[in-house]
Amino acid sequence: MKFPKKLQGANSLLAKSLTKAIFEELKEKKTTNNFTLKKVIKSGVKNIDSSIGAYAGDKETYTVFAALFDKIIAEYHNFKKEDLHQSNLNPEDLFAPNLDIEGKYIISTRIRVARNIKDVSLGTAILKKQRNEIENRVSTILKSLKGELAGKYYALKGMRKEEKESLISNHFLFKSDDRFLEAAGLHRDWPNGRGIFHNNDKTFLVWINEEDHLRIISMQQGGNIKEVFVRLVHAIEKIQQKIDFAYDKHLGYIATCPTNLGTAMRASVHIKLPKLGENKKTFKVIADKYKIQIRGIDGEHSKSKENIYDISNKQRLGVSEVACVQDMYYGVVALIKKEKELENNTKLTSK
Ligand code: ADP
Ligand code: DAR
Repeated sequence: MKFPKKLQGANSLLAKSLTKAIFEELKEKKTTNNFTLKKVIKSGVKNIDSSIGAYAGDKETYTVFAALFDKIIAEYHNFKKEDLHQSNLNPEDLFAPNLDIEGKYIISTRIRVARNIKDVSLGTAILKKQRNEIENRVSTILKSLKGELAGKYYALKGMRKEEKESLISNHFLFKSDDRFLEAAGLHRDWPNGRGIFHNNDKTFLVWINEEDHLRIISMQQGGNIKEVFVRLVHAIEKIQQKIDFAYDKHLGYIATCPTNLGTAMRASVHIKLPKLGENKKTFKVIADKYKIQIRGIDGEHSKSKENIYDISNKQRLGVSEVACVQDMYYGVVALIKKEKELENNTKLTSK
């Protein structure tokens, strides 16, 4: 394997972290599952515009290739090698009164966690048979859920094109065309073994075998962030009674992408911010101050539409689940405050 010259000049955390020395140290290493450095960096080399660029094949990847991943993790999560991850899924510890009762700004709220089954290869390295076993086992467990969590499983294989497109356009189902995931080997045997479980109201959903083995999701219209968090915690508690998830006292819940380690939680709102949309510099200053990420509204790498933005916590490791949601909440409070100030300025200048 030769040093990937394509990375020179790229801005990804992979490009910034993979020095020639680290490359020489790691180039012959592999995990018990034969996950090599070449597989770790494949997506980031093929997609030079990656923000991160590296994926794991199993929990062991984070140890075998620690020289690289420790740098990426420290940069993304501000989390050092000696730090320990702490979890807190107690909704009582969350301060999040509804901050947009009249619904002027927040359109919808979604909180998700990634989970991977203990001792099973991650999606980048999993065998077709293993992936199908996950689909069968997890969908069976989900179909046994009762009450608000009761629902149905819909395999991607055989799903009508119209139904799939409707679920995607309504923000319920994952897309099938993510070039970063494809290059990482996460689309192998697509669509076999992939699917979505959701309750009747589509407020509780589980993606099976997209980027991680499971994405457990709670979502609803409006800004009642606490209600969404309570539902997610309830669902996690029910599911983890039946499944052992891959976990590490330092890295927290193990994920395919290092950005999703720790809590593996992304708490987001879709929010209308037209004035901040016209003041991008101010928008970014507030986002950076509150450690929040701005995305488009049709999933990662998409664009904002009609001044609607996906606002979410950025840090997922070294903070608890309550802190992730609290980060997002305080960021949204600050954004709405600034949006109102800009609205008032416009009124004053137009008089
Ligand atoms: P994740 O990695 O959390 O799954 P993505 O950015 O890929 O995030 O989004 C996945 C899907 O969830 C997309 O269809 C996106 O539009 C939808 N989504 C994310 N946040 C919200 C939200 N607050 N309200 C409604 N849909 C959302
Ligand atoms: N776009 C890829 C992934 C970054 C983090 N998002 C995930 N894991 N879905 C990149 O490396 O930029």
